[in-house]
Amino acid sequence: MEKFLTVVIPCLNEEKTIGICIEKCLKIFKEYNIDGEVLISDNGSTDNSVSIAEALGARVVHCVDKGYGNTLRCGFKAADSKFVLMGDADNTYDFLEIPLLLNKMDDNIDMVIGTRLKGNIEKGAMPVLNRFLGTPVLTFVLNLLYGTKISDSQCGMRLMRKASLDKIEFKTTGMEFASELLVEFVKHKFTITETPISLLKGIENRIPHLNPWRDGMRHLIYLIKERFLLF
Ligand SMILES: Nc1nc2c(ncn2[C@@H]2O[C@H](COP(=O)(O)OP(=O)(O)OP(=O)(O)O)[C@@H](O)[C@H]2O)c(=O)[nH]1
Ligand SMILES: [Mg+2]
Repeated sequence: MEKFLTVVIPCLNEEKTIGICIEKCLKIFKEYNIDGEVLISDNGSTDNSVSIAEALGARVVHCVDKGYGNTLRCGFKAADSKFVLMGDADNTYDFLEIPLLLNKMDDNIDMVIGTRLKGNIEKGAMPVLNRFLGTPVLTFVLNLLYGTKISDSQCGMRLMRKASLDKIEFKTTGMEFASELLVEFVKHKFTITETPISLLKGIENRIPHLNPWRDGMRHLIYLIKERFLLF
């Protein structure tokens, strides 16, 4: 029988934090009596991420194609549940807040996306450039071009109906997948709502995978190109 919830966590060398993320999910499954599974979509980690995940009882799928988008797409495909929740492996999204997203989900909703900008951002958790330029600009452009009304398009913690995901044919492979996912929901006339969530600081001295200018531009180019292909 299909499960209720699969938490899909994309992972590339996150041995310091992957364990905390999985433990938080399991705690919530237990506390709220959720028939859930943690699914790690690993993108070729060379550290101990995979063994840590397996030791904690998470299911691991290995995604050979590089990139954040490819990794999530592998995870979505492997999920077998009514709902899929995505969130990063760097302990910046707080999986203890899964119930906040579940509470907002109902029969009329296809995606609940978190909003860090209306929630609580731990000091130092989001670089100033992302917070006051990158995220607001990309969110503004998405809302303008696609008629959405969300406040944090770059938020990577999202709860979605698996049946909706299955109807989408994704094309992007990198960080711009975060935008494509929203655009595809709009194109399919799926409903999106949001809920405030926290952003944690994660760990000190982590080398970010994100390259703000390059990835920001990839989002922007995707959003504009796709809009003019569409209508
Ligand atoms: N950036 C990136 N992340 C990947 C990739 N494959 C898997 N991931 C995972 O995707 C998640 C998001 O990556 P992050 O580097 O945290 O990206 P971000 O949150 O946008 O930016 P920072 O936290 O500021 O680096 C993490 O859990 C990564 O381990 C990849 O090829 N690139
Ligand atoms: Mg991160």
